[in-house]
Amino acid sequence: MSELPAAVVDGQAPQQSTLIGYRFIYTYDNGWTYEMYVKNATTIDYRIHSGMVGGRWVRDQTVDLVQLADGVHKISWHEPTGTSVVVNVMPGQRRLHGTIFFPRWVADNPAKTVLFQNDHLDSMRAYRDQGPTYPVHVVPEFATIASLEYIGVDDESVIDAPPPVPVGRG
Ligand code: FER
Repeated sequence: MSELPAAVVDGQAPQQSTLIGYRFIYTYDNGWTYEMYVKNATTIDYRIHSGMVGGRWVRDQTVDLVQLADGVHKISWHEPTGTSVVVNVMPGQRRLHGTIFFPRWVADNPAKTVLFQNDHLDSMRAYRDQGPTYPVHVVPEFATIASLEYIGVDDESVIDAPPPVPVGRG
């Protein structure tokens, strides 16, 4: 007889992701450095330290977070800018893979999104609706996690300021 996981056999809800409450800083293989705090089961805060939209930061972005298997997590969301992101996180291996889908207007004018987005939600939605959307700029990259720390849920002090200016750009 084939072996199925107990959760499937019994029809139980999938296990809640063990990534909840963690903050991690990671650098994509293209050199872009990001910081993410998984504030709770449905919310992230993040800061972009460097890269195409370095300086951008966001609080209370709603996401879908699932644990695909032991030590493998998947976070998917859609931004008010029209950008979509899927990040697969393997904390035990200090690696992740992210795919970012930038609408054309962001790819052409990334600086327009470099701000504290929460204070500019209406203008981000207006830019999104104005477009253009296509061709979408797809960026699939692996990243190495440089730091990983457990903080706990719903801590508003983790991401409460802009990202630090990268050395060499000060
Ligand atoms: C990430 C990749 C992209 C991430 C956030 C984004 C927090 C956001 C991109 C954008 O809206 O410009 O790994 O992690």
